[in-house]
Amino acid sequence: MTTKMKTYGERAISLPNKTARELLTLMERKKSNLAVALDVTTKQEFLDIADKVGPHICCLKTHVDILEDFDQDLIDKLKKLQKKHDFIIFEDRKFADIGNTVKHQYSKGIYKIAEWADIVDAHAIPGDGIITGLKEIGLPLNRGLLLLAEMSSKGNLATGAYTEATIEMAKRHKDFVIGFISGKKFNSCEELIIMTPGISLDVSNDDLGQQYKTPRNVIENGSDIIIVGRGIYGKGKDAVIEAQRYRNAGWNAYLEKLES
Ligand code: BMP
Repeated sequence: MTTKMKTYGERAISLPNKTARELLTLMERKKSNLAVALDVTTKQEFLDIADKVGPHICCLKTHVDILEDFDQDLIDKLKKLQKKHDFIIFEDRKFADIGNTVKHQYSKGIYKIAEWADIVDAHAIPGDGIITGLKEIGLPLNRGLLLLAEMSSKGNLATGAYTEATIEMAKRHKDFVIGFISGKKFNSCEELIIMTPGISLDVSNDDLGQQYKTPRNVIENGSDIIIVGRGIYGKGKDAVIEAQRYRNAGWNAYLEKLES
């Protein structure tokens, strides 16, 4: 007998981390497993696109350090858009240092990431201390962490034994680690959330090593959330039309997987 795959909402119930529960519940409520990677370099463009794609996404992924005119006003306006459209904010900071350093990078400096980002991510390379350090700041605020178990770029080293060790590290911190950046689900921790970048319906790569798969490819492999950047707001694209197209592609692939 095969057991039926759980819905996002069903999975939410048993999770220890509040942000993970909120994210999965929001996905079910909004019928979206689309995250937009908003990699633009001006505040105006950032806020314009966030407002346009907001109704269609479960998560807005940011790289705030690429904004040329970052200021507190941007964060205030981003939080207003979050309330208006109902999405989770994921700052793709990719922390990669010792625990003591990442603690400061997470909470201090210009960006004060911990104050506004529901989710951040980290490389596993420094060992458990990176999680312990981030957790000291993030857990009291009910934040969540993703570990980079795999990457989408050509020739990346996050494979094999490194990926396996990353999974084991996540399992030791289930109160704070809510999932992975990876292209597929891992058998030994099916409850953790898989977010997958490197998604396009139109092209298979860019000029700098990015490799793309389709929403269906990755959702068939157990991904929960597709992360789409330039496919939505790239040159000549209408962000609203593309967000709807990727939202439908991601959600239909999920519904098909549920039925299979
Ligand atoms: P795009 O869809 O435009 O290629 O953007 C992909 C986004 O996902 C970028 O923000 C990038 O930083 C991020 N990303 C990725 O492409 N591959 C990874 O392995 C991890 C990432 O965070």
